[in-house]
Amino acid sequence: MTTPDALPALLAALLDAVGPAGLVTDPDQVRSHLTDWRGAYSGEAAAVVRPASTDEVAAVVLLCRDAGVGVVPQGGNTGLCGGAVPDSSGRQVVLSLTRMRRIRELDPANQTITVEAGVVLQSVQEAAAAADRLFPLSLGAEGSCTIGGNLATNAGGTAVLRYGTMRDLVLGLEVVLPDGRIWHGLRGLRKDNTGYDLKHLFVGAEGTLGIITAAVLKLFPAVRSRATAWVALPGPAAAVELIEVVRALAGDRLTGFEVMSRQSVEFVLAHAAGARDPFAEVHPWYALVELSDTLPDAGLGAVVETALGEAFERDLALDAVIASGSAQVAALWALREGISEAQNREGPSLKHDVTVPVSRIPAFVEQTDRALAAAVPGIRVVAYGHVGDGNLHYNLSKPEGSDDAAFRARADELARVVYDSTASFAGSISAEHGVGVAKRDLLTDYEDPLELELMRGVKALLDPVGLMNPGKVLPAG
Ligand code: FAD
Ligand code: 2HG
Ligand code: ZN
Repeated sequence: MTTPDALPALLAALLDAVGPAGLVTDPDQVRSHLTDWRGAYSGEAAAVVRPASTDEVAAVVLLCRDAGVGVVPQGGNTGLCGGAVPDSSGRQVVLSLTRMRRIRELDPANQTITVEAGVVLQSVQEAAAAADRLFPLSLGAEGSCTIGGNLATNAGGTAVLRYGTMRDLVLGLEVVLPDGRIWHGLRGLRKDNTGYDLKHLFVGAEGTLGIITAAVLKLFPAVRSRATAWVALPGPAAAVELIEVVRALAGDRLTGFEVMSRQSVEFVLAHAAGARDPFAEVHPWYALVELSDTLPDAGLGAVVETALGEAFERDLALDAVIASGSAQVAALWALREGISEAQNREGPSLKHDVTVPVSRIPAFVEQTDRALAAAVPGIRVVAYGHVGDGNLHYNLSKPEGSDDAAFRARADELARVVYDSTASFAGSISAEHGVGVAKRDLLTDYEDPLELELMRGVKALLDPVGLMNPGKVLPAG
């Protein structure tokens, strides 16, 4: 790695390569690149660069390689595992993609859009809508996260049930490799069996194998009708049965099935301006069910009513409301999307983004709740998420009135409780947020050793010097 003396020369060369507009020097702006969205991870950087083209990205990577300086790719910096934040050495360069925000092409007949990595997710959704198409990835941070970050974390969100994760939505990539070469893999093909499918190496790699500079993404027909229901449930077992009831009637038109515990909703009601409980009575769990169709008058309301009728008959639902009008739809989604932010207002939020097979969610919740209550009486479990995908955000808040620092000090111990329970149900300790630094060392215990060995082999092949996002994803070893 580099000596401190190499840094001034590197900075001068970077300035030459990206120009003054590409080098961030304003201290406030620099700071925003050094700490994550939650304020849970921070570091220092030798420089923050914002190249405006793929060639500039390649030039920055080459200069950093020659100087032996690690490169930390960053998009919207909304990641939840500390992957986009530099370490504390002050000798890494943050490479922000936020100036690479061109939509290069929209091909309606091929149903594809080609965008640069720094394009904000919401802008892609809007560009697709303007062409009467749908780009389905949808998540709470969509106003600021970027396509590069979505790909690098293989983001999921609230429409995975119908459209899949980011991995399912990408057809081609352009990537700057750790040695500065550019891989021009921007193919818009739905069939291409010419050997290994290399793009999938970079999806979910969290910037450890190269820098994604552009992507070809799939588009879908625009949605012309929706039905959205908020359903009160006795517990997670009813949620799992309700999915089956709705799916049997709606098939592929079931687009979203989000579930949240009362505690999760209570935080939103307490902290989000204008949030209102749809029911007069308190219930233990809730589901947000969404159907959508490309037909303007698809009769989705009737499908939901039939599903809810069956749910009441089978005691799966305690109460329900079907949204009438877009304002009510937005209000129901705000109750769901507001949980992450609302929980932050209650002190430390210990996050565990896990998946287990959908059928095992009820037993997982029961077992883990019990173990945590024994470890920390009064602990508040904020369990919610994409239960249609088997994905729970099984987050923890301290007992009311207790000390933040004392709770934070037990984070590792409580994570073990949650992850041991996850493992006992053959689950994954990272469903959709990735590994970053947050879960890096846990992979030693929870990842198959052969899989880890293969991952290290891929890393060594593509990035033998270890310049790409050093210290992220792979545990030392
Ligand atoms: P960043 O945070 O900037 O980076 C994330 C990782 O990708 C880092 O390791 C970084 O080095 C790497 N990276 C970034 N850009 C590139 C690139 N161009 N090339 C190579 N590597 C790169 N995630 C979900 O999956 N589902 C959700 O429902 C969801 N909801 C969220 C809600 C909120 C309120 C927040 C704050 C986050 C949420 N997330 C969710 C987390 C999610 O990972 C991010 O929002 C998003 O996918 C990250 O995009 P970003 O541009 O902010 O990436
Ligand atoms: C969500 O589904 C996000 O709301 C964020 O993935 C989850 O903050 C979290 O733990
Ligand atoms: Zn999520």
